[in-house]
Amino acid sequence: MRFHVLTLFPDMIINGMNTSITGRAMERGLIGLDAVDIRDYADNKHMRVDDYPYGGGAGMVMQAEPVYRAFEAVKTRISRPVRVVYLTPQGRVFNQELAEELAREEELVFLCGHYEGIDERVLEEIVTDPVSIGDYVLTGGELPAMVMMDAISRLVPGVLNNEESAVGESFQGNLLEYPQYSRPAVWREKEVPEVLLSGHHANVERWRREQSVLRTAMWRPDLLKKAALTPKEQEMINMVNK
Ligand code: 6GU
Repeated sequence: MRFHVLTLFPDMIINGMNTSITGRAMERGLIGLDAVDIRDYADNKHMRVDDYPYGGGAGMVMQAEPVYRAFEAVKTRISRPVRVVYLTPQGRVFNQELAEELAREEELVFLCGHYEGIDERVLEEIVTDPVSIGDYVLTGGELPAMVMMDAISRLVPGVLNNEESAVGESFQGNLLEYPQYSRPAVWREKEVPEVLLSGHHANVERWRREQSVLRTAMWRPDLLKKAALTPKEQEMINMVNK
């Protein structure tokens, strides 16, 4: 997977991605990162890339031409048509399903806006996927781009090792993950659930599944509507909800 990020803050992207699991994946060549400074494509000697909004109003707007030129430069490094994700609160809300879909691409372009946004005309020309990471407003698209690249990277084969493996976790099957415990068996008088110490694998699996269903019912009832529950599990939820 190779990520191309169009941004006014390339250092923020590089520093963020060089850390931890994504950093290790880049060292190992499983993930590539091409952070492109939009300011390098300014069309004036002052290197300005923003201007006042037509029609008035607060803030500045990123101009179309530098963004377009930066994208044209990126395109010369990509052989095929590529999906261009524009990070914006107006986009479709990012979720695990979209992460899985995007993880199947070989290359992705992320366009990060700042200020009050980017001139609509260049967005119409280059953006294929406007995406938001949730219903709140951030100062720019860099953190959302990193959130998306993190979620996508860990789905790329080889990025996670066995211990970190991406199977059976939250949002697999639209259920939250079951609770985890490690040593000691008693911590400040709080005991680890007995079934986990029993060594009875089938009972452990049963208990974990039940915990997943209960937690999802408690904290994310919206997800539960999309989860495939057995009739027994559905009955358990009905009991809890009474
Ligand atoms: Cl993608 N961008 C900005 N600026 N704010 C956001 C967002 C994106 N997603 C949620 N809030």
